[in-house]
Amino acid sequence: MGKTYYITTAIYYVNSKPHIGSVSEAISADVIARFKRLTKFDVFFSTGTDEHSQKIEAKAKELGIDTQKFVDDASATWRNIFDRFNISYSRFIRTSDSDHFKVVQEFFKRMYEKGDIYLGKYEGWYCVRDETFLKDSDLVDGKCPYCGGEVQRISEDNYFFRLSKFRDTLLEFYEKNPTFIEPESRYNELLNILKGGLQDISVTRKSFKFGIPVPFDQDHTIYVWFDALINYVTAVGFLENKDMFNKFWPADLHLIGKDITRFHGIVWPAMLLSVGLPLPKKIFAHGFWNIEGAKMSKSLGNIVDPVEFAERFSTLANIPFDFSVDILRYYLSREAVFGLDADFRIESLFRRYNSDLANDYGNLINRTLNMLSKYKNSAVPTASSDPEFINFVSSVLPQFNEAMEKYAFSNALESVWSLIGYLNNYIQVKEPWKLTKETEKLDIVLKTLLEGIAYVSILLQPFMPSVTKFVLDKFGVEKREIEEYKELVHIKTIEVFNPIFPRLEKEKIELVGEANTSDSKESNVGITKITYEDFSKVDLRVAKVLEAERVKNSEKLIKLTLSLGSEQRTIVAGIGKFYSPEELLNKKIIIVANLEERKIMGITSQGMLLAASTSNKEKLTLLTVDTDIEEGAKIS
Ligand code: ME8
Repeated sequence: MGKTYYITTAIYYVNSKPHIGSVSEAISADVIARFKRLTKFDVFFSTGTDEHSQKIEAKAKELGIDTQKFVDDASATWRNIFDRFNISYSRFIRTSDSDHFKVVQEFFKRMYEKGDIYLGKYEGWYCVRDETFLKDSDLVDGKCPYCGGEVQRISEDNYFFRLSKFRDTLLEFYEKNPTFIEPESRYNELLNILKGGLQDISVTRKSFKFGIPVPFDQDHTIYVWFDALINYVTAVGFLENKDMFNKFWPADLHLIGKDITRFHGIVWPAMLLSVGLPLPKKIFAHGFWNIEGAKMSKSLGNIVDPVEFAERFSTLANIPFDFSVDILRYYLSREAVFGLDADFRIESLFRRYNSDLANDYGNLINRTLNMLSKYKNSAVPTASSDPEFINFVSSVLPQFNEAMEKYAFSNALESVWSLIGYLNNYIQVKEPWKLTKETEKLDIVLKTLLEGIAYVSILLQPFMPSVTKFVLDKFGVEKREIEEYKELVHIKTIEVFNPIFPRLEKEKIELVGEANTSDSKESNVGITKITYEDFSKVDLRVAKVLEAERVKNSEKLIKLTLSLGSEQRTIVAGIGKFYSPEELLNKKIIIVANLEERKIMGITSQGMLLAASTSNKEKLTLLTVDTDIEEGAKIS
């Protein structure tokens, strides 16, 4: 049997929309999954949504939506966003999936039969936001010690899991396996908890129905964390697909955030010990992303919406959406020391974009292809690459691989940039423009640069799957596994193409920055309510399209000249993929007339038009008026 690798992310509560922090976890797992595939592992990568929590039921009630419908829609939103971020999962599991229902009940039954689950009485507190049971001594000023939120007093008959029974076995396991939990600080934290002793935990709720019932006692619903952790075995076919389960279990890596290590490092292994399944090989707890120095929190309203951000970036830089997704993927991987907290800053993202991507990698490609066009009419030389470069590659590859194995993404990228730096410097040193009369030398230099770009792009695939696919396709590279250097570019010609990363000016940086913080106080999948007063601040008007033309160098943007009756306005709108300028002429559309002006591609846009689009952004339609009405008419 070949090498297998099973990696999981946490599963996400669907009461909130994905934000940069949660998406960053899926991106990191995706980077690892892609790296493993490229180094010849048979990979199973699971991610998904956690749907049976009290807070989700409460959210659906608050919005007046049937709970099942709410979770169906919200889970689809998560999945769609992961798809748009090119998360290459093998399974997107939902805790409402029917196979999961059976597995959870079976786990519960087996643990009960082992005597590890018993009926008792729970007296204590419950934090709905964290879905956590708390003792009196846990509370800080009467609030949840983790999130600082309100707690509820609970007094109910519950089933308990005999967690205390597994303390000694776990302690011994921890002592024998010091890298079971990483980073080390998290391992030490959990080791100390184990040393301090474990208490049995409540694993059912009586006053709450949206979840999986206890198989032999329907009055009780299984606790959301007990249900959620089991997703890791359901995903690879426990009960339903023995072969797949045996192939992939135990998991090689549970990638999670630092806030949920206790559940993964203590409760989950104890559950597995109870049913007699092997423990996962490793749990890695990454740090948290903060935004511009502030803790990312739903109530602070500073949650970067990753899709909105990537869309805005793609419009302003005039690059495909998938490329701007890659830029975010690169930034998140490059900027954090994986395992520690990191700060998402617009300024630093642009610095990285302009210097690492536009200047170093992008420019290397532009310069090389321009020289190839100028000196060789775009024909790829048949010469072999410079042996010095090949030697350098063989010293960098082990560094790259080692960093990837340790999830030290930033270091891995640094080693790729040492190759890019080498190649840029190689141009300076070899001065190909002086070699036009020495064909042999010139051919070696050009071939080395082309091969170098191909090799660097291969290494970058886990981080930037779309950009590297584009480059490798253009370069006709067929073998894309990560391995020792071998000749990669076999095609005859490579034409110059537009810069993949055009440099961005400061003015645009500020515009994208506006997308940094979400305006809404809460980032809900449902609808956030605003007051009547809030709505009345928006001046919506009917406007007639007098002129329409495409903005130069942009596929998406159209410049519109509009009549509002008494005045004319210019608006730049990202509708070029859905409408031609001719179709827009004389249409009566709806615009927000009192929006601050902003510059887009050098044009001052004086408002925004309204349009409806599907969540995957594949369809868009403009809002117009039902019957004819004069231009400038106010909408209320
Ligand atoms: O805890 N930066 O779900 P969740 C980085 N359903 N990672 C972050 C983050 C941030 N700012 N905020 C959240 C749950 N995360 C449970 C998990 S697993 C069996 C059940 C991470 O939606 C967080 O640490 O609250 C966790 O790993 C993941 O997002 C899901 O968090």
